[in-house]
Amino acid sequence: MSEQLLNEIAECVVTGKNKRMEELVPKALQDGLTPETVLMQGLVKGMEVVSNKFKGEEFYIPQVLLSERALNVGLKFISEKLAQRGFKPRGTLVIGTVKEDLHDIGKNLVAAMFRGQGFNVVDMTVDVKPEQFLQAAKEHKADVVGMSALLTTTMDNMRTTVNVLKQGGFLGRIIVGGAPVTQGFADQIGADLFAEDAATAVDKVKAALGVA
Ligand code: B12
Repeated sequence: MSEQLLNEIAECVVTGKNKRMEELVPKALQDGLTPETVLMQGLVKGMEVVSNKFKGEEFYIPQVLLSERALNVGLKFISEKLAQRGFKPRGTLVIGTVKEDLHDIGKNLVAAMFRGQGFNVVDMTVDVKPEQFLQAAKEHKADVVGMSALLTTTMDNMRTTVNVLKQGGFLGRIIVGGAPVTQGFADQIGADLFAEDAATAVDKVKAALGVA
């Protein structure tokens, strides 16, 4: 019975069904399922399917955005409970679009994928100054800092941010991405990781942190 409910929650993420999600998650909690189970065997399972479909080009950005919305509806019911119960996320990611850059669609997708895979995500939104990245990384004890840039003119703010993070004593991983960003550029500025898309970003970070 509970397995069927969890499968249905996963399916709601895949198909982006917000209304049904609003019914199912409270029902699962009422039925005695723990928030951890709902997260890992319902929401995360669904987002893993989305991630694979996105990688396989079976899903495109609009579908992922719908899944993101449904995921957030589900998370709304369990996030606080998880924190109260001391649930240990797979890691903490501080993410933002770099200084002077206002593009956030790709960054939001990356944030959603990480959230959907059981990471604690601190979204600094857009136009994030290097010092703000450092402050947030320290405050939230981030394992990873993620930066997005969509303009060739703002890519260099990634370099500045990497320097500020390293000089400020940040010891976690740094991942960069965004349409004009390449592996070569990531290497040049001293970022640890680069990913072309949101799904690959999660895979690379999981591998780097050694989390399943
Ligand atoms: C939508 C858009 C806008 C919207 C942004 C809305 C928003 N809320 O984001 C608006 C209208 C505001 C806008 C404004 C501008 N834009 Co604009 N914009 C675009 C457009 C059409 C799509 C970008 C997008 O969202 N793509 C979809 C997402 C999903 O893709 P993505 O961001 O690349 O993300 C994927 C990966 O790159 C990766 N990724 C992204 N971030 C990260 C982060 C990490 C850590 C990792 C690992 C991976 C990762 O994962 C995502 C998918 O899985 C692009 C054209 C294009 N084809 O890219 C131009 C484009 C980026 N814009 C451009 C320009 C010039 C501007 C303006 C300067 C225009 C102007 N003169 O005012 C302003 C700049 C504003 C500013 N200061 O930022 C140029 C940039 C040219 C250049 N080489 O620098 C582009 C390329 C258009 C063009 N061909 O000229 N823009």
